[in-house]
Amino acid sequence: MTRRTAARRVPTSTGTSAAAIVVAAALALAGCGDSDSGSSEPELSVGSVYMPQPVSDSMAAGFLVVANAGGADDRLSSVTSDIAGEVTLHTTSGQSMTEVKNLDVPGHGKLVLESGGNHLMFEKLKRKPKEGDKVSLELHFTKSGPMKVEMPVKSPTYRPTATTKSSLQSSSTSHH
Ligand SMILES: [Cu+2]
Repeated sequence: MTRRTAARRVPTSTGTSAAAIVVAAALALAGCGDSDSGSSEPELSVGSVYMPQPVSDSMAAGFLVVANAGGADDRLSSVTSDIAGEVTLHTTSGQSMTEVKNLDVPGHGKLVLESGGNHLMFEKLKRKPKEGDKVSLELHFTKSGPMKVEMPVKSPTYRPTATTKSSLQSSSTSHH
């Protein structure tokens, strides 16, 4: 009678610690799989592309977002277009624009060209783009190959609602 009660207690305690070890091993495996993703090359894609119909006959601004899903940084180094004698890269600080030689596209990040910020400047226009037109351009990068982009011409007051505004709204309405 006394032997049976003693024998029962031992398997109960070892059973509990074995279960804890199995859970810990499963967590370690899940963490391992995650660190395998991520490339050492830039992987670029372009979105939110538009040009507000320009007021000027000689210049137009253009906007787009270059996303980089890869692990390596890249740089937008030049842009060409059939409608412009020259396309330059501009940054904006306050009211003034500055021409820059290139713009960074960070790995696992994005380069955002948007109204009031960084933008493309189409200069020496060969024809004036009108709402509904599409402007062809080619983006050149330091590492990635050139990308052809069709830029739709929108109304002069057009603002995209998709990317920037929705993220601003969600952060202002969430309470912590
Ligand atoms: Cu500018």
